[in-house]
Amino acid sequence: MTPEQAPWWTRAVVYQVYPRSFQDSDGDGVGDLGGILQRIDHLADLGVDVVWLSPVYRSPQADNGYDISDYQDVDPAFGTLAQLDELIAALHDRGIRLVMDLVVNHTSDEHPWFVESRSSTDSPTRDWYWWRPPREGMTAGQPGAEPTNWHSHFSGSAWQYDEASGEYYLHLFDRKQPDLNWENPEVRQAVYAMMRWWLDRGVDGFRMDVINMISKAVGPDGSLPDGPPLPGLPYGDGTPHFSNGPRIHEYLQEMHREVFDGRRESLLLVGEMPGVTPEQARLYTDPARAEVDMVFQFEHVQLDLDGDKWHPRPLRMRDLKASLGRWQAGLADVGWNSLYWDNHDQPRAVSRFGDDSPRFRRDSATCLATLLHLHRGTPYVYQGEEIGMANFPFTDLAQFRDVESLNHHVQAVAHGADADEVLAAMRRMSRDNARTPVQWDGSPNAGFTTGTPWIAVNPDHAEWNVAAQLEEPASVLAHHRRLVALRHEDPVVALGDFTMLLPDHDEVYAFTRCLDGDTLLVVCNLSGTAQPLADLLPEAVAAGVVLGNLAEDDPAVLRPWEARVLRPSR
Ligand code: TEU
Repeated sequence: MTPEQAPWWTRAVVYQVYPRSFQDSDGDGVGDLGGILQRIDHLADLGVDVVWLSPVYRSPQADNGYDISDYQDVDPAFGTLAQLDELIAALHDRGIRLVMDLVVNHTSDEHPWFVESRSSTDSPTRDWYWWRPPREGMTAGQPGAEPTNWHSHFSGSAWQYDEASGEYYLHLFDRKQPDLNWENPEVRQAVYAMMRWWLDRGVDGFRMDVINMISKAVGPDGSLPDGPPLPGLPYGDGTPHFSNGPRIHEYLQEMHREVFDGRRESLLLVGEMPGVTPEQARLYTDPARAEVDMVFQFEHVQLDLDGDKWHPRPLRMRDLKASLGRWQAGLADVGWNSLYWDNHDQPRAVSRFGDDSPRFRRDSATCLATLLHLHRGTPYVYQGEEIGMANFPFTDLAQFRDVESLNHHVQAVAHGADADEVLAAMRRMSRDNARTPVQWDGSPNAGFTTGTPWIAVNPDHAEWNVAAQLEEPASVLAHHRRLVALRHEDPVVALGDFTMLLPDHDEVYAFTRCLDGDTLLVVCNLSGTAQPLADLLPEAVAAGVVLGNLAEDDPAVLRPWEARVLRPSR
């Protein structure tokens, strides 16, 4: 791909806004569109090209907006449609595109489509969802009578019994998030019409929530298969029957024809795809197949998990290199990577992969950022990451808000787990770590709200906040600004080939990026111990520093958490 042929998003950096926690403008303690409008200069100063806005649609907020009851309106908690139009215009004025979250694997159970579907077995939208009778020979409502043994992501069985009709509906996530039946062409057309409506309103693309789960492996008789049993749980793993399902590519290609034809070049289409492999991602992101531009894969955020997210274990850097290296190689000639450490579902990267102790927090945050932004792919920065926000010091169940975390606690304790151990895992892994309010300044609510925040502000905000970093050239914020600018200025960063160096080294993560004879060498010390760079990569010592996260010192030694982007002389 030459710089002339490359799509615009190869040079772009995306910033994710989780509106509930970004900025409150009306004092109700919940972030809103008015708040984003107030903080828009922060995004422009950072230099990002795209804002991905997590859901602001009408929603009962069972999963903070990922349960949508009206796709074509804004939830009053976040503001109005007119404010969203204002936001689109304000971003466009600054050359920033807006990508909306598209949550169409499921709706809210309060969406009129589902309310209608549930009203009777003869309802015109009955078949828009997955309704099934109890398992053959079982009494409806009894444990084990669910149509399949699938476990839901957020709450026990993936089937909810509906007494009125004697049938169950499928929900891969919470019971308030019934799955849409994409087999039904009316469902697909309704979704496409809604998407066209948003594009006509001026949005610049979609981040498609769990989009690789929309095709389920349904048999000709309408049956769905059981999954392999899950250890220690009375459920099975349904993923083989709904992850990258039989019609997924057909649906995405149809969506492309129906929605994106004629306007694809200006859009950004990214599919969130748990469980996707590099081989599958090549298919999803091959431009010739017209599906999506890039995917969010999950491999690198699962390397420190033992079985599931509630059983964290230490990450081996070698595993991280092997994984990211495989993704770089897998999409080198076809397709494209998205790059992220943080989002609204992951604990904070500086606490998880870095070192958030006072000594190394700034250095590890900037080191991780350098590493991420210098890979080949489109980097995604999650709100607060640009100032090194860290996990919250949770001590009590009452501090949590997230449906996944709270449901997990109930389930785990009901199945005999020790409540303190469950809480300890939640403290490390809960999504609420990512959802505490953005720390704008050192005032009591960090400048987020004049009211009572919906979730507590991290007590470290007195020291770690945007205001404190704004004019500080050595800050995490200033470093992010430099990384964004570097991608814009240097075509090697955007398009250079990637070659991993020192694959077996457990502390130093090093690689080159090459384009038309021009090379960048990236060396990052992912540890708290100095590393002998002169021995490991002698060519690095004499190379010119393009960008580093520490003031220049002995070029032969890589200090703890030091990161350097180098340009060896040709
Ligand atoms: O997340 C999809 C997903 O796979 C999550 O279950 C993820 O694995 C989990 O949050 C990790 O703890 C998407 C959204 O990003 C998430 O916020 C939603 O809750 C979910 O879909 C349902 O819409």
